[in-house]
Amino acid sequence: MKIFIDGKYFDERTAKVSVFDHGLLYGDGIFEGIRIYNGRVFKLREHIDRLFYSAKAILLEIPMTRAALIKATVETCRKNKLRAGYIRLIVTRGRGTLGLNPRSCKNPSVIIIADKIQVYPQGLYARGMEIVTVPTVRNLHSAVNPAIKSLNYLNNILAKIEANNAGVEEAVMLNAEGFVAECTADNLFIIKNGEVFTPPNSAGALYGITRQTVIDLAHAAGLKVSEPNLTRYDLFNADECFLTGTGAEIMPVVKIDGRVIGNGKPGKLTRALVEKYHGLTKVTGEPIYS
Ligand code: PXG
Repeated sequence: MKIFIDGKYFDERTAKVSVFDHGLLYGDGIFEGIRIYNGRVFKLREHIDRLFYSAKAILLEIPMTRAALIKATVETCRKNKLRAGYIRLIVTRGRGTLGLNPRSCKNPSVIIIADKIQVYPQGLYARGMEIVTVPTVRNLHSAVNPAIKSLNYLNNILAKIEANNAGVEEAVMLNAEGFVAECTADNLFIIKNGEVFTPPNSAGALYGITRQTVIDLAHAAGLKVSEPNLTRYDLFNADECFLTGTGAEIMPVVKIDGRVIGNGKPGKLTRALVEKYHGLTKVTGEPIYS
């Protein structure tokens, strides 16, 4: 495997960063997770844009232009001969001293890893997932804004551990007011009476790229989509529920906190959206080999 670090390609065994990198010492950095389908990088520009928005929010200067990052990302896929897979694009604050002041870090590092993806078992997509709400509250937007895709994922990891402890794969995270925010690496949607609902970003949801894609697909299918604050009650009484994310794609949810959602099977509109999403992934994206 060839890994891009600051303009050079390294083999897996020699691809290393400093123990003084503030990405490691403090989680000071940002990242993107991007999918490759059918020889194309899906929604690459949207991911690069979000990376720059995250960078702006934490006053991190990405030492490459958008165009150069796009080129390097596609080239990393090509060097690894991938037609399907997963890209992890990381920008760390760089090497500094043991103090947390980012001023000691002179050169941010850019890392691009392109690999095969591990997805949830296919059976789970057919059956639907069970999820639970967990005690760990989503970060406040006035503290660490969940819109920043930072290298510090402890908030989400704590929630994931709580879901694991409860014997399920995913956690619903509420915000400090008790409204639904999102899951640990996915946005959450419900469908009620033919209308689509997803929490607003102000409730603590990432501006998910799959979330936006699904909103666009739902609009194109003539469905009404809105972004109100949602409570657990709204989830329990939904007709359908699903999660969206680059990794998970669209995952139907059939049980939340022991309450069966709809008829306990992936919903009809959810299945229709899954179909449309897969259609899109096959034919759109930045070509790797042309
Ligand atoms: N919320 C959070 C907290 C996320 O981390 C999403 C929502 C969905 O966003 P996108 O833009 O992907 O639709 C994410 C995305 C991983 C991994 O390796 C995590 C994500 C994406 C891809 C891989 O755990 N998180």
